[in-house]
Amino acid sequence: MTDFAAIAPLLEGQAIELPSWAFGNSGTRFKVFGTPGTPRSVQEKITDAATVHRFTGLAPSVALHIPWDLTDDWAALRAHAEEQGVALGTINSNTFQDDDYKHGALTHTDPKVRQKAIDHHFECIDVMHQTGSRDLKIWLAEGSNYAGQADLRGRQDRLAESLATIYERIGEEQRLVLEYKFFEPAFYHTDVPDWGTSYAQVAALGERAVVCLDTGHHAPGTNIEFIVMQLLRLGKLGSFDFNSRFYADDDLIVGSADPFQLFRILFEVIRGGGYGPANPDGHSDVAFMLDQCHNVEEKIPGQIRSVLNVQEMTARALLVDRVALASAQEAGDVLGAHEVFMDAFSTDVRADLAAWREERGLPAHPMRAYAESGYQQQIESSRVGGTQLSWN
Ligand code: AOS
Ligand code: ZN
Ligand code: ZN
Repeated sequence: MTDFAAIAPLLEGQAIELPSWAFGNSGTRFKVFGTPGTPRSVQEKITDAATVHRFTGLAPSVALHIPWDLTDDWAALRAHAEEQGVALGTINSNTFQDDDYKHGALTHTDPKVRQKAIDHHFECIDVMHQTGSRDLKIWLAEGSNYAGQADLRGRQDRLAESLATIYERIGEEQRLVLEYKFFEPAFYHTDVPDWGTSYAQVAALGERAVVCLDTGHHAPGTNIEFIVMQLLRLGKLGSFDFNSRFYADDDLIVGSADPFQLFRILFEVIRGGGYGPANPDGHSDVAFMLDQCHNVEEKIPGQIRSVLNVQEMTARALLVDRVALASAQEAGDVLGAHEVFMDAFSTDVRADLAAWREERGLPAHPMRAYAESGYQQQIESSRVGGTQLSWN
């Protein structure tokens, strides 16, 4: 098997973008719990995100959500982020919290509503020019609840038209990233329910339109790594929203429910050239992001745990002896190939990763170092007054 020393340099430069909303309060439709120390402003969310980066070296950027993270001074917010050692990242649009969108936004039958939703995306693109963001990520809550309620074909056609109008506005260095999700909030049909629909829509737009794969957005039992392989093969995997799920779109800590699935996904990312640090030029267009909420656990440790989980499974996936694997596969050695794969998955890399971090001036054990740092106590005692932000 490949040894850790051989793959250690490939861990250099790994970047996982954090979602600003992970630092706000969140919950289910039953209850949103408040947590001491929760940010009361976008600035405080960014300060917390930068703390995750300081302890792990893995999270150099923060994704923002419009309008949740709106500010009237983007230059100041950008400067604040840079001062803290992070960059502003992906801009997420929002067409799911406005009464006008009850029956659709980009797919709505009323051209005025469609235009309003398109204008919102234009506003997001304007923001991206000020924040220096590359990606506009679009997740649509559009669909219907009852058979016959909507003209499925008409909605798909209007979606294509709206997306084309938005795409025309995307800058040369920017990308439109279309996320899919199999259900929720609509239950009978969703307008972008699967990778095939997202692929069909972005393929019609052009090169700078790509797919976002949220790991929680598939039916149970779906072979997600196959989708990863296919999108990479087609050159259309733009980004990941990483999280874990037991049942639906649970948004739990990535790698917690099924670390083996995360390993399998990361193996296909590496195999397909989607992992930048493993490429000859150190570059890949696949963005790693988290899309998570921490409802009952502490938020900053929740994010630290998450990026460490991604790093740990990346290391294990890099350990797969691909030469031995290919020869076992070609020889039709079913169990031999499986063993090569499982050997890497079963390797405990925690001590090696701790040493790797120390060599780079990072805490060997980021979770422990955070707990001992006093940061949590400091935000709990200083962030009094004001209104804690909720994920929405
Ligand atoms: C919704 O289910 C999607 O996962 C979105 O990516 C995301 O959670 C939402 O847009 C928050 O920004
Ligand atoms: Zn998502
Ligand atoms: Zn989701």
